Amino acid sequence: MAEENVQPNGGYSADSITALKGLEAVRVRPGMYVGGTDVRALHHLVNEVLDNSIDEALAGYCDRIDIVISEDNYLSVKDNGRGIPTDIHSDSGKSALELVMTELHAGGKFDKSSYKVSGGLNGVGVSCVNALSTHLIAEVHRNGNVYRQEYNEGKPQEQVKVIGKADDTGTSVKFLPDATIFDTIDFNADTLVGRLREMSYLNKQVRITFTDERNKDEEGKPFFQEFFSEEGLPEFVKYLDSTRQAVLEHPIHVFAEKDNVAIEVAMQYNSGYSENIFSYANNIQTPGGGTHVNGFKRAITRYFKDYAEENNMFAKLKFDVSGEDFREGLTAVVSVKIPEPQFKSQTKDEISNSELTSLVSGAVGNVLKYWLEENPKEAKTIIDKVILAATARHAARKAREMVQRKSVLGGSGLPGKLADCSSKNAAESEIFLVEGDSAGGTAKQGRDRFFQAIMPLRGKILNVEKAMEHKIFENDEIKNIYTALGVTVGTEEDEKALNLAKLRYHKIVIMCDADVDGSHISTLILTFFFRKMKELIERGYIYVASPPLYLVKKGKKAIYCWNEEERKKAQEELGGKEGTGVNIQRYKGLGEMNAEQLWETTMNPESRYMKQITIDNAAEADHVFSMLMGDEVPPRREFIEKNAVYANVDV
Ligand code: 0RA
Repeated sequence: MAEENVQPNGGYSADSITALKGLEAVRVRPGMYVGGTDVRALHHLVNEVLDNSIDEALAGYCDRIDIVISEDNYLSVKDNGRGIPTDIHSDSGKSALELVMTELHAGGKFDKSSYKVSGGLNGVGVSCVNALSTHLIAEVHRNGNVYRQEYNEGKPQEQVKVIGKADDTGTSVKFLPDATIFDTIDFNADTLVGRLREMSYLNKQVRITFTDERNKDEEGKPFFQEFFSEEGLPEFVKYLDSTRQAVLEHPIHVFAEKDNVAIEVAMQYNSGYSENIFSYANNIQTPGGGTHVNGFKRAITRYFKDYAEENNMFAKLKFDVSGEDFREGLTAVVSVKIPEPQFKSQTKDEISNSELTSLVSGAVGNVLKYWLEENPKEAKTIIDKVILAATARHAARKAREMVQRKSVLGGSGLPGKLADCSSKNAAESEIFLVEGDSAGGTAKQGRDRFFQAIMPLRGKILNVEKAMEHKIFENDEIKNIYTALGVTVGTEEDEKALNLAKLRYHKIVIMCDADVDGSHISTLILTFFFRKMKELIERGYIYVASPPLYLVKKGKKAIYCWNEEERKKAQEELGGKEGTGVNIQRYKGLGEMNAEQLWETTMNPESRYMKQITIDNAAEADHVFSMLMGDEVPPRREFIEKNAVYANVDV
């Protein structure tokens, strides 16, 4: 923290100056406290406030949380917990409420609940939210009173006041993020809905409601959704697998508390081939896994393997089994709540407390041991599936080796269809994966060949959501993508860390028509990246191009438009209705543009729009992909209808 001289100003004691200095530091360096100023950081504010109410629920005092976004972009979180204490703190002479809201890390002083969410991306304290808000109103129902205090940029505007009587208890925090700090202060309803759904599964029996007053239906009713999970993680797994075919009648459920650590796991096998393990530490996603996931995997391999060997079930297996064979078609959620979580320093997406491996493996093992004995039929189904997975893995390895050998032997090793760029510097190079040979041809003419490579894809690529591994590597389009990108193919543990040093382009752009077929093809390609090369998405290398939807023309003046609103504006600007001299061209496909237009609108870094694909919420993304690419039609249709306004699927 910078040691500036702060002039004592009217009414503030020395104590409050320290506090102000603390909060001022948050405003000066928001990145250090909430991870930046982008839309992700904006949503960290919500998590931060929500976490406090969830902590109150975990301590057993709260079973309802209401989140409301007002029309004027304020967000409020209200709970029915005990209420933040309001009594006067003897050292400072200030209300505990004021200290919690204005001092960094003051929250912990008043609260001894053992699973307090701290040390992750969240856990910076509600005072940080206060510091980064133009205006914040805290209201507490406690001791029969309603207490209230307001703040601007974290500074109290008055003493804590009693403003009325209350016959209930609880806390409400309502804030307006500071638009001069954040890139945007528009909360994203989908992001919040995903997070609230996840929170309700991770913290069962807490009713969480979400109201978005910015979004009203024809009758003027605001968007409303309620989340409640009676059983927790087994229901989470059912939700994740709702469009997959389950193998077990009920998910296997593990719940244990040991050494002050709460461990909960739910797992289910499905008829698919992908492994989907979602892990959490103190309700925070750990996409990189960590010691808790290692413990889980260890138990799965060990107990299923022992069981199969004891019952002589591997006799017909011609190959060795490996750990991953036990996880094909497995969907699992692993959640730990631990007093002092340690996260791997750099990314903070992986938990590293070493004691977790044996704690989780022990807890899962205890349950599996009995489950296997009590469910022999289901156990056999799983072991048969493991044998199939091991067999398929060997077939896949052969197919994979063929892809790799070809890329080493065949001349440059690059696919014939690829028009490569001349730069060899991946950081500045881009590859466009283009729908169809004809658009591919136009893109080749229009590109800047120094840094832009073009690879046309013929028709629909394989749906990897449904295909077995070796089929994936036999597919020509997929082989071409792998070889063009230059990365080592591999899904096995030791190869999994994609050889990113060999990646030939740091921008991989999916460019498809703005129609239904085009969205389908984009989704197929995204599914492929999500399932087989997730790291490319995580690193921000995957983009979707957005070609314009309209060209509005009058005489020599021409305006490209990407949505209806822009079209209307352009029409007004050029003076009038269609046919009155104004010509509106609706682009249905990339092929309707010539090379120059395609360059200008869609490929030129100076003027194009591209969507960078990010994974906001891994569990939610998995659910969407399995639903979009799975067998069941109704949920897919519903999703597409609901999201029809967006040309592309935003993951
Ligand atoms: C510390 C002590 C007590 C309540 C809380 C913290 C509390 C904090 C928040 C933040 C949002 N909602 C909250 N609800 C409760 C109460 C101690 C007591 O009553 O004995």
